[in-house]
Amino acid sequence: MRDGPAPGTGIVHFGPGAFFRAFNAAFTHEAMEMAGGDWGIEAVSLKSPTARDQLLPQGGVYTAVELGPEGETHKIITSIANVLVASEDPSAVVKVLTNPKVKIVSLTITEKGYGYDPTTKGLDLTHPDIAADLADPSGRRSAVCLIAAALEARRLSGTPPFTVMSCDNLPSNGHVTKTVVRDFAKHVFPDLVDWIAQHGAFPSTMVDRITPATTNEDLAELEKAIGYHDPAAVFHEPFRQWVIEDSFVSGRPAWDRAGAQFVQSVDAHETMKLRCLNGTHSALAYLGYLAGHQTIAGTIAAPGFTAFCEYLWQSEILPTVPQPEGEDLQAYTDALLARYRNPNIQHRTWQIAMDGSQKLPQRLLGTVRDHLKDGHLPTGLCLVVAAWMRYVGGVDETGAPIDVRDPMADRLKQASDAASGAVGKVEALLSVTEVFGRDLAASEAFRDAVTAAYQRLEDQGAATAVSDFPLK
Ligand code: CS2
Repeated sequence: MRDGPAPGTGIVHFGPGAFFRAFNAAFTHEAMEMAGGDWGIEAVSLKSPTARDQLLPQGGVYTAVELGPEGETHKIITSIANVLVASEDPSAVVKVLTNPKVKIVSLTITEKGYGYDPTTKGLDLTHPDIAADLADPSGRRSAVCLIAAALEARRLSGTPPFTVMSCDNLPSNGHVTKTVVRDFAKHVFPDLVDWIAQHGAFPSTMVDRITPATTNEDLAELEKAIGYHDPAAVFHEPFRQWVIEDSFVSGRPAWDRAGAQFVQSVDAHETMKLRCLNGTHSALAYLGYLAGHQTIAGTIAAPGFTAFCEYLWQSEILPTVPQPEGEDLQAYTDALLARYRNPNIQHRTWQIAMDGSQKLPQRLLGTVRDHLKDGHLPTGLCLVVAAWMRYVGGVDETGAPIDVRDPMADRLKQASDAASGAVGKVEALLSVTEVFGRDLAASEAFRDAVTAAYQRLEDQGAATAVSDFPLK
């Protein structure tokens, strides 16, 4: 429980999950500690009441546990002032969003939450929540609709807009957010389109802190250490990095005092992080899961996996990554390896494997495209794509079912089941254009390399495919 009153609201945040609590809320807590300001956070869960039910009985206060390789430290975070559940009362959310004191609306709603179609580079009108909101905007199921409705109410009442700040692992996440809000407004609030263009701000950000889903064992261990049960506690690694495009309409917390970097453009940092970290995270997740490993630390310790990961960085990923200002890319990947090895972070391969259809394009396929354009074949990444294809087939190497969580899971499984043999299955999955576009399906060299890798996974299994991978 908190000692004094909750901070005055300045931020509304969509997606009150573990990452937000370990990252945004912690940065904001420290910024207010150091520089003051009314930047209390009203967190909004779109559907699930879990975060609200965990946080509100303890006044929004919770423990953030930092798990270093040598031990843990605890910090009490007090920046969350309230938690709302949009599905229970969407009007209450719009009411909070129209409060002139709200200066920033931030989001961690995962890749699939935006309803962005990378192929058309616009709003995906077939996304279930977006389609429902377009048919009946009063239902307000999506963050996009809630934000657009609130911006429209602010426009009509002469209130300045809030800054909309995405903190999800998408390239140009600010631009993506602006695009989906604008496209939604075109259909429902046409007068809002110009207002957003003139007055809105949608800064892009790069966010980074490994935060595995909290388990009951984590909570039980913590209870032993602190003497009470904190169901809202989060567990994270020591490292964190936040790079933010400095474009805010009505101010922001002193996040820089807590270590955030404000820059003119985050593109280079974003590419570095998405391709180097998230790209190899997904690689280790699919290959590691198939090889029978539960965690990233377990996977990276298995024979051949460190060498394969280093090969991906040196030979396939880094050659495509532009140099971000102030970064030493070699030191960056060295540090990543140490982060993956942190024995106290139990980051499950299954968790990272989730939502692959939404993750592959920005994590792996952009890198693949860059190589194909230059006439190279990135065989390591082709093995990773093949591992994803094996994974979404839904059966592991022992014949047991895989619990594939992905908005496209059914379609992917059907495509895989309807085809036979490596050639057929790879072709069927490559024709899912939402993931591969038309260009990758049309590349014979890519298709042949993924097919050969898929066949190797079938014949030898993932452990051998990795340990015998020809490192050039
Ligand atoms: C992970 C990320 O679950 C995943 O897909 O790759 O959540 C990763 O841990 C974070 O982006 C690290 O900042």
